[in-house]
Amino acid sequence: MSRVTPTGGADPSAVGPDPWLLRVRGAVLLAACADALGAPFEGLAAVDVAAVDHLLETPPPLRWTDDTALTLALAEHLVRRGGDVDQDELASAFAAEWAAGPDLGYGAGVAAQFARIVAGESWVATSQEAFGGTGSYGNGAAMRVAPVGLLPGLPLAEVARRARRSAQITHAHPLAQDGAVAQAVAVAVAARSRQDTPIDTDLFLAAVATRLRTPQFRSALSIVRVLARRRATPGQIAEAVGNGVAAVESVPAALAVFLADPQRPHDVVRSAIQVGGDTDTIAAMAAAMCGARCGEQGLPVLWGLRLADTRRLWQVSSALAAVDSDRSGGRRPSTRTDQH
Ligand code: AR6
Ligand code: MG
Repeated sequence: MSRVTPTGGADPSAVGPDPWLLRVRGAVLLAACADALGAPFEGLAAVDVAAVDHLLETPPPLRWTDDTALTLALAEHLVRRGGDVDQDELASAFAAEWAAGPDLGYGAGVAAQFARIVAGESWVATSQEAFGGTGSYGNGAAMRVAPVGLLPGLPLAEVARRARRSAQITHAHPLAQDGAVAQAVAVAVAARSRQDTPIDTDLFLAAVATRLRTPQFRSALSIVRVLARRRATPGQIAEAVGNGVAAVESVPAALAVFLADPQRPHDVVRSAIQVGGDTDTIAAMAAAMCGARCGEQGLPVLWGLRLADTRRLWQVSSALAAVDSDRSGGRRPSTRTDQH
């Protein structure tokens, strides 16, 4: 809010950035940094901590991968549609994003789906037919979903509904869809959390769990609750919930890393990479939660300077923070709402 000067005019120097915009930028930029920082370690069972620290502190540019590319595609879609998810249009947007840069590290199954969509097939068929008809249980729907949780003032039930609709396009398996719902709701709750108050882990996880459909995902969250309370190490987290590309492993792993130390973006990213396995995606998801809580102010300065291809990230953050969610079933923006 602008201050009024003694002469009655608005003091432009007193106009601060919109607090919700800072949360959106924090989530989008930190997740892109984490995606890039985690990528060199993807697939390693054991991550060398010294190598992680070296990469975190040295100057080379941070080049993001498919996680961020599809996050941008989804964010731009939400902006175009006033916060809504139009599944046909979003399927085309995802496939076009893949076609523009197919070498960014996409999962094999989802890449095959995008190729079929580009060739004119319906996402309804390609999604359901993946992996012999079981549908993908990968974390690809969760890794791109943060923008749904960053729509201003959207009720959490609506965040969950739109997250699931965005997932269905490529991930027909219920565990992948629960992964996307969990990630989007976690980002939304983190973005609404008061920065001067510690996160209540039980309330936070209850807000997520209540929107899930599978008992398997809910029981993974009950393990996260124990891990977060114990402030578990990355190794303990990998041991307890897994670190693989399956959404039911990597999303709980990201939640456990974030909840163990939600105030420190640098340490959250460092720990997430140390979990091993799907490092770029676990780091990007934990970073989206942490950036949504800590805001742009929490972004390590060196990482911000190293981050490559930032133009779309900045543009879409501003546009996303300005979406009028009222028009698509939301309410007015606020950063000071309850945690659930
Ligand atoms: N049966 C067997 N394996 C499966 C199944 C299934 N039903 N579903 C998934 N997989 P995909 P994503 C395995 O291709 O979810 C990038 O590296 C299978 O090995 O649907 O978008 C990102 O950084 C398959 O190749 O793509 C993320 O780490 C893999 O899970 C990740 O890929 C990924 O599923 C996102 O992958
Ligand atoms: Mg990955």
